[in-house]
Amino acid sequence: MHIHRYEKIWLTFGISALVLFLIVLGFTAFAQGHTPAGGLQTIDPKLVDQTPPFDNPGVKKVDENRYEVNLVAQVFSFKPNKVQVPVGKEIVFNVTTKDVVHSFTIVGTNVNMMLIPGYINTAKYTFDKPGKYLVLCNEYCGAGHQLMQMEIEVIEG
Ligand SMILES: [Cu+2]
Repeated sequence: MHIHRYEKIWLTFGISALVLFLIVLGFTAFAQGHTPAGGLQTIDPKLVDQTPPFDNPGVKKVDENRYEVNLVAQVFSFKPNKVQVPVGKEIVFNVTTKDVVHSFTIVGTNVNMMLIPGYINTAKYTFDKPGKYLVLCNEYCGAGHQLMQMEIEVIEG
């Protein structure tokens, strides 16, 4: 079978681009551990208040270098709406929503998760400066959406 020279060039280009894309995807997924934020753990949205750890949301110390922050989003607030975490420690945020789609976005960081009823989303973040960080909902969730916010206060450990 005869394949025209230009056809071969384009085939080579197309296949190389695909292979390069898969290498980049594989590298970020397996070597850098990049996965979509959460979506692996599920929860019954009607039973959030009875299901641990969301029956008692807030900050929990896991060990010397690790803290867990469990949060519930609902129209139009986060529970709790203020938390204190230490600087320089790994903070694991576990967030779920009781009603509609919300988001958990820590302004000025790369933490930005869409919260979907029925799913628990997880993000890890280490604050390297003390201060107050604003958390916003950036998914339009209803009439009070613009009021939906909370504060993370990062203090010297
Ligand atoms: Cu919202």
